[in-house]
Amino acid sequence: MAITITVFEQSPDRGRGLARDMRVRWALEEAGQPYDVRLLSFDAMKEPAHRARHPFGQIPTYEEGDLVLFESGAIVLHIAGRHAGLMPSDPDAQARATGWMFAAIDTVEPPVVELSLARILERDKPWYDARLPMLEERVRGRLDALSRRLGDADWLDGAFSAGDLLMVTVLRRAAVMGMLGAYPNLAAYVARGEARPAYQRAFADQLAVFEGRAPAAP
Ligand code: GTB
Repeated sequence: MAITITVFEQSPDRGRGLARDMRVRWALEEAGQPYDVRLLSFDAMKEPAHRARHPFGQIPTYEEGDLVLFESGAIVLHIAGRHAGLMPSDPDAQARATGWMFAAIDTVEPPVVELSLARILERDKPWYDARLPMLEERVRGRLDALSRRLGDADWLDGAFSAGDLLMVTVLRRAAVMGMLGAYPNLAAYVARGEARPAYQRAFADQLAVFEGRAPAAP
């Protein structure tokens, strides 16, 4: 069954692979599944045709036959459940990998996104200088704990899993804000993720979209 995902026509990250379609692309590459992309402008995302796929008018979405999904975590979980390469076979290890997926999205990502948005949208606000250290401290709190848990392991729980995939995409957003400098093991963890051939293919494909070199689905 053909797979189509939606992505930014012109990503505000200028091809740095920071938008959430990157995790879906990477998961599909790890799973060896070909896919098409539908490019959307910010206006098109809010049109009824796209809101039928995504109630909040965002990217990414995932279509496969009659199945339409939104929420990047749910999409990666779906891919990991259907194809080899993203989940361990042992049921307990699977449950732990799913736990790391939620940790990435629900525990680590929120403070990272909050800091990122404040840096972009609140610079001219009177509260910015007072709020920034608090937001940075919240991110550091999560990174401290994650760094301690990862230690000198390659991945969070044995072999690479969808939990690592999501965590690396979240940490990349912290990295571009200069937040990983004090955590060499997290920086090395991100580099290990980025070195994976599947990641490289996903990154090249999203960059090709930004540079106007990629074919798109209608
Ligand atoms: N919880 C949802 C998910 O995980 O799928 C969140 C989806 C989401 O935030 N989508 C964003 C979007 O569609 C794109 S990824 N925004 C448009 C809108 O809401 O109108 C967030 C994002 C955007 C840009 C950068 N960047 O430029 O660095 C990074 C991340």
